[in-house]
Amino acid sequence: MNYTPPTQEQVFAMRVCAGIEELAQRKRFEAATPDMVEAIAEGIGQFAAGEWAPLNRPGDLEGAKLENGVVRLPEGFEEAYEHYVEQGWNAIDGPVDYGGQGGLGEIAFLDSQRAATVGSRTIYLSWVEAGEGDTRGAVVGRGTLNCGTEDASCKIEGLETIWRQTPKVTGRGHYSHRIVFSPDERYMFVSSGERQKGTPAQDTSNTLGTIVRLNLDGTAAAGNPLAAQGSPSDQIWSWGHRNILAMDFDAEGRLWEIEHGPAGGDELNLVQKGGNYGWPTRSFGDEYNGTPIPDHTADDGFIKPVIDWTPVIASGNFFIYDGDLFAPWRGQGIIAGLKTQALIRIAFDGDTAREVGRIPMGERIRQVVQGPDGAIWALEDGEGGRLLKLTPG
Ligand SMILES: [Ca+2]
Ligand SMILES: [Ca+2]
Repeated sequence: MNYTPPTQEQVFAMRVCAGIEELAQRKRFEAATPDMVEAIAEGIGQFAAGEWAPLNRPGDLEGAKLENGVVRLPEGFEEAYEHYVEQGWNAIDGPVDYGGQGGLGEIAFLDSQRAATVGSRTIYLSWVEAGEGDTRGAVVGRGTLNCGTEDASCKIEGLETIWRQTPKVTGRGHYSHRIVFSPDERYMFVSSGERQKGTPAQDTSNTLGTIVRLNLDGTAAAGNPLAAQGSPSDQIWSWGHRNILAMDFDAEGRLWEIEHGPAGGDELNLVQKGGNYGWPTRSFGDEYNGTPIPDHTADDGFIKPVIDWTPVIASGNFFIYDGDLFAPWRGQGIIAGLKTQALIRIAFDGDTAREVGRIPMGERIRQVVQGPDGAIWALEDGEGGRLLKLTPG
C-alpha cells in the first residue's frame, strides 16, 4: 500500500490557498519575502520555492505567522474550516468517516467562478460517509461558499449531498473521490475507486472502479454509455479502474487520469467513453503478495495505459499546466509524487505521452495545483508538511 490520506486540514488549506488564492492574498499573504527552501532550490535551477506555511492544522499556520513573520493566515480561513467541518456536512449527513485512505477527498470550484474578488461561489466537496454495518462510501456535496467583502470571512451554506458511490462496502481503501469539470462546465467527472475490492471494477451494475459523468447537480448525465442499464450504471463513463487520485482535462478537451497500480503498474490513461481499462483482470503490476496479474497485451480487449510505471510513482494528484510563469511547461502534466518524493513532468503528443522530468523534492508530495498567477503550489505530505509556492528560479 502506497497511499495515506492527507489530513482534512491539509486538503482544505490547499484548495483555499490555490483554488481561491485571492482570498489568501487579501488576508494572509501580506507577507514578507518568503524564505527560500534552499535544500530544494539549490542545484535544481528550475524554480525557487517559497515556504508559506507548515500545515498540521489551521492553528499551526497562525503560530507560524507569529514565529517568523513570514506566514500569515487569513482570519476567515479558520472560520471557514470550522464551519465546513462542524456545521457544513454534519448538518446534512453526519460526520465524515475519516481514516484509512479516505476522509475529505476534494474541494473543487468551476474555473468560470474564479474572480479577482472573493464574494460568493459554488463549492463542490467529496468526502466519505458511513453506511449500515461497518460500510462506507464516497459522496459529493455542493454548497455555496460565501465570503465577506471586508474581512474575507467565509461560510459554506446550503451544503447538500448530491452523489453517492454505490454500493457502500467494508474497508477504508481506494475511494478515489476526485472531482473535475468538463471544459464547457456542463459535466462533473468523479473518480470512484474500487474500494480495494478488485472485481467490482469489471461489474458495471455498481459504480466502484469507475469514472462517473454527472450533471452539476449530481444526477446521471444524458448520453452516458450504459444509460440503458438504468441506475447507477447510467452514471458510468468508463470502468475497469483501480484507484484514481489524479484527473485533468487538457487544452483539447481530452480527459487524462493516473491510477495507482498494485505492486507496480501505475497507469496514465486517456479516458474514453465506454472504455474498460482492465483492472483487476490485467495490470503491468502484480499483487502485493507477489501473485502475478497478467500484463496488458495488445489483444486483451482492454484500453492500454499510455504510460505505465514500475516501480510505481504513487501520484497524489496531477494537473496540466497552462500558465505563463513556467512557459516551457505549458501543456505538460505536473504530478505530485508520494513514494517518489518528486514532481514528475509528462509531455503529451496527441493521444500519447511520456515522462520528461522528475524533480526531487526531498519529501512525499501530496498535491500540486496551479495558482491564478501561474505559480505552482505544492503540498508536502503528512504532519508538518509544508505548503510551497514555486516560481521560476
Ligand atoms: Ca489498466
Ligand atoms: Ca502483471
